[in-house]
Amino acid sequence: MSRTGSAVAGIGAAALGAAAGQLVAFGVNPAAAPIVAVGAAIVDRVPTPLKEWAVATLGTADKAVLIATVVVGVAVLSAVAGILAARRPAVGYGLLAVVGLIGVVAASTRPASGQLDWLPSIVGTAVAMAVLRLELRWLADRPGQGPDARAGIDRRVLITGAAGVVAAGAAAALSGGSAAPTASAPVTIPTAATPEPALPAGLEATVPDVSPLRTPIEDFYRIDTALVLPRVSTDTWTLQVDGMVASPFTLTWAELLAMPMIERDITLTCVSNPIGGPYISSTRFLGVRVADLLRRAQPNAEADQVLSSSVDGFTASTPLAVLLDGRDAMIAIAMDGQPLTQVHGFPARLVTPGLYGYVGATKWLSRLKVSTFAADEAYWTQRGWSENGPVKTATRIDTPVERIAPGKAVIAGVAWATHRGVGKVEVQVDNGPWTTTQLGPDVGLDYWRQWYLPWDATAGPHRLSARAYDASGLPQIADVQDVLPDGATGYHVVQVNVG
Ligand SMILES: Nc1nc2c(c(=O)[nH]1)N[C@H]1C(S)=C(S)[C@@H](COP(=O)(O)O)O[C@H]1N2
Ligand SMILES: [Mo]
Repeated sequence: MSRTGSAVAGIGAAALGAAAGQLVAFGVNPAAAPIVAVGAAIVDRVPTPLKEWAVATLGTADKAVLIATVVVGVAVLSAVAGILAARRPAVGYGLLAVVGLIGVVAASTRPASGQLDWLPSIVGTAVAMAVLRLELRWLADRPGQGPDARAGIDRRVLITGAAGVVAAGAAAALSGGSAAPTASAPVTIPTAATPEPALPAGLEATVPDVSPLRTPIEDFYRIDTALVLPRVSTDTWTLQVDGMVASPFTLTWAELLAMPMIERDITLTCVSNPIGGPYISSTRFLGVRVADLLRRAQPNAEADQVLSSSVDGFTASTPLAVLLDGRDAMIAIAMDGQPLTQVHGFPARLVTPGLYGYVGATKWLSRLKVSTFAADEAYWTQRGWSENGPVKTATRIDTPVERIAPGKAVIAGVAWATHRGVGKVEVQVDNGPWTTTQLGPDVGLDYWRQWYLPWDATAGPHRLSARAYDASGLPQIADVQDVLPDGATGYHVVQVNVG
């Protein structure tokens, strides 16, 4: 029996096992599929600096890279298990069982693990072990003749391996496709009690390449820990409002829709957004004021935070005072006139203007627990991020980037000082004077502001820097600081080659 043969046998067995686990997971919980569960457990456990590095270098591809890494890891371990099993069965099968056990532990220790989340990995492990046993028999049976035998790879083992890979791929594809939001009837969006005026025309009409005033939903940045998107039906969705309150209650979808709706133009950004980075977007949200819900529940005087939870176990801690200070934090059900998309938290999410997403924007929202910072730590606070996360004043140069022709050009971008409002944006070319830019339309304190500055670009390399001020005249922080623990600071600087 060749090593190659038994290695292929190990990989094929594991692939069929993973496929079987994935199929069982359809019935149990899509997030409990073995590979996904291991990936998710890694997301929960990797040290924050490593995660930061992954977000910075891989961006939104980090999820695909993580899953690919898990797949390669499982393939290598199961190949080794196949080789060992051919000689010392106890060790080989033992290793395969350990790989399966990792899936079991990963699936059952996630923050929102269900009662049966261990099942897919157990079934997958059993299938993998049975398949490996069969394959090793085939290999042992070979009398050692013919071209296959010389190569040491039994055709049945090769076919099993190929079938395993195809089955695992198909099961994974199915799980991706099955993740659409569900409801017995199409979700229709109510209108706001006092509709906002139409958004003014943005600078994008006249300044090419500046970020549009409103981000198209398909371009809206996405950040979350979910490897499998939570699938929530409005038929069964509820929002529990409880904790340190006089009158806890639970709302159904119909009850939420019956409440007065507000619409607000809000810029959402991530604490992990590096200076000049892409994790910021702006749109019009529609929903119910959190303050209305809190007033109904009547928080105790000692409470100082609201711990919001998602159906997948993510938590965020929002200062109670912020939710009650009149800034219109809301339980959003629509963005840009459409029901929330699944990636942005269908059917309902929290949005808190002025705070980074990790402290005020829980997606797939299921619970608001009135609590204290001392009693409950949120997901990212447990991982070294700041307890509170007000958005820092900052600006991004959208254009030009890298290379332009000499002559008349426009430097343009967006600035934000969420919930304080943008007062002014200045640009500096090389070591020249700081020049005040023209601001685009004002859409309120909680929304970003476009800006531009005409520039006569001369041939050669140039350094463009930009800095924003909030409406009270405070400039953004100049010192360069990375995103951990409470958001990056420093001016956005771009190098442009004119010529
Ligand atoms: N359930 C859940 N909600 C979440 C997160 C998450 O990981 N899980 N991430 C938060 C973070 S860090 C940010 S920046 C925003 C991003 O929202 P978006 O993906 O709609 O842009 O969602 C927040 N809400
Ligand atoms: Mo974030």
